Amino acid sequence: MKYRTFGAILGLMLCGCIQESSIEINDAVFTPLKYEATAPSYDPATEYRNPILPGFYPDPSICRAGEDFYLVNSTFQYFPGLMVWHSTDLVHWESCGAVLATDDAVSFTDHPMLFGLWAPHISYNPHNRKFYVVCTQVGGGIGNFFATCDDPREGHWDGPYRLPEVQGIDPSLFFEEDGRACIITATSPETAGSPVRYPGEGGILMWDFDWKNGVTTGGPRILARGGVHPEDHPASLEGGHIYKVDGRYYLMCAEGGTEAGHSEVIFSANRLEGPYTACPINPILTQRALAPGRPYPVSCTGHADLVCTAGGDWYAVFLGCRPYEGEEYFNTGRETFLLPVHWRDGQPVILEAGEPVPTVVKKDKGLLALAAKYPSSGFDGFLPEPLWSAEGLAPFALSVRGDVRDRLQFEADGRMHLACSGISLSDYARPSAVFERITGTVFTASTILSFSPEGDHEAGLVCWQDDDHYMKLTRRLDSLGRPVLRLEERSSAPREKFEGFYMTRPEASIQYSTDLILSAKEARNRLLLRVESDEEARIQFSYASIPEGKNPRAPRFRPVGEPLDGSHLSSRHCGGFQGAMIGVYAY
Ligand code: 6LW
Repeated sequence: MKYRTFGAILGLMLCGCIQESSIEINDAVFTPLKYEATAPSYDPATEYRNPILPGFYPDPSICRAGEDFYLVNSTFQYFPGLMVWHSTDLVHWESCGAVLATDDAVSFTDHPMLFGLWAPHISYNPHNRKFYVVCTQVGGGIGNFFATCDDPREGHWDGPYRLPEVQGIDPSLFFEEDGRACIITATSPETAGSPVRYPGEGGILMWDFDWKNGVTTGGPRILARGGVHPEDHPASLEGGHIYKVDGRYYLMCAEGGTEAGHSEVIFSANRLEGPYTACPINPILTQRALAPGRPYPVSCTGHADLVCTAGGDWYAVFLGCRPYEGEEYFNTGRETFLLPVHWRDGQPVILEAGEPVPTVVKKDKGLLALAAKYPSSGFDGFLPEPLWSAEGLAPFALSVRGDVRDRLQFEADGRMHLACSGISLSDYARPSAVFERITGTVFTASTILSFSPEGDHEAGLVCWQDDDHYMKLTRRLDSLGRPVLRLEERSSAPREKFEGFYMTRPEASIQYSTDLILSAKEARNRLLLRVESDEEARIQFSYASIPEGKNPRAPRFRPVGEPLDGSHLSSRHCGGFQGAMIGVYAY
């Protein structure tokens, strides 16, 4: 597909870091992508910031083994699948690989980005001392499955093992003290043979799980249906998790759908099989009735999981969004938040009714004790390390619908070669692109590109939400063969309402395109590409020409095109469950 020149091969052989056979003249070469988002200031000794994992980290699930906490999120059609985090103080998290970290482990489909790996659940089985992640691949693929591991910090997971009898989404496991176990999911009561009482009625269904043989042995049985006030016909009872506290069983679920009406509710029972009845205080978390225009709003909160520390303190992780307009306009997707849990009237409460989720939180006694015992630092999604280095991609790097590492090469100075693939960003395929999450409305990102395009090849910087919504600034040739920087936006009309789940691909097209013709000197130089987003999510791309061998401290940036409307990357506009990304791309 590409050409080789003696000069290119010689140059790279001299650098000595890349195999001669891998050099392609049409590779784009990028310096490590630097990214930074504006975040509230806080005192790390006494406070922490919410979200604890900013950007696209939805549907968090957490567990504890001894004094170690582990957390996992949905990754949809992104690779690697189901990244796992470790912490000792609940506030600082370090990545420890992913459950589905090779192309053999999971095959992605050519469906929209909102399909794929939804709402995993992580748990520890004290009977065989193994960790379990159970999850659903939605839209083709393997459906419900689980994977196991002896130590998530080693990053090796066995599986996935399919669970073909288990219907529905949002599976979670519960291990009883006596060795019994069950899997629960969210699906229609009809799956258990019971007609729905109103259209869209959801249910939490249970299957018995034989963990020794990795199979279900009984079920399904309905544990809960509708919601805590079924007479109101609530939507989307989902994300169910079971806890046993002082001999009583608690079934905690999300209710109302993952959009602005999202909430978390709780039921309890004397027996694992139920009957479960709604606890007196419900919902135990929601932001849906809060005043619009409040400062630092957090919206759409729900899909929580609880954990109890070795010291007996309870905390919840849950998803929430940080809108820049109304409740629904955010580009950062659904993020992972943490709050202490209070027990009142024999039930847990995550947040009292009417209280806003704080974005800077005073550490309570339990968190201060953990911090004192385990002084730690962790990943900072607002100011992450560069997206790659000489060692390869950072652990938080994502690619679309599978592994692209066979198209990457890294030099000792950290530069990354990205092979042009001829796969575009809108092909519902696996483009040559590497992304990280956009973690704030106000952000900046930059990289220096060396690239000599031929034909219709292009390479550059991309802000991406999905195959139909992205903005890119690429170095390429125009139709007359002149060297240009092209700014292009692909988008569709906004969705009529905020809908996480949709079935039809929107009508999308190039909504904005402008070429900036490069001078002969600029075309020979390296190009520093930058993108910035302001409080109103206006996205401005710019560039500076950097002569070989020079690294000016204050490069003179020149804007390319107009500021683009960043709301075109929002979940409200695009639909879907993901968050927007920033990254590099080569066609
Ligand atoms: C997930 C469901 C949800 O399966 O969104 O917010 C879905 N909650 O529980 C996709 O992440």
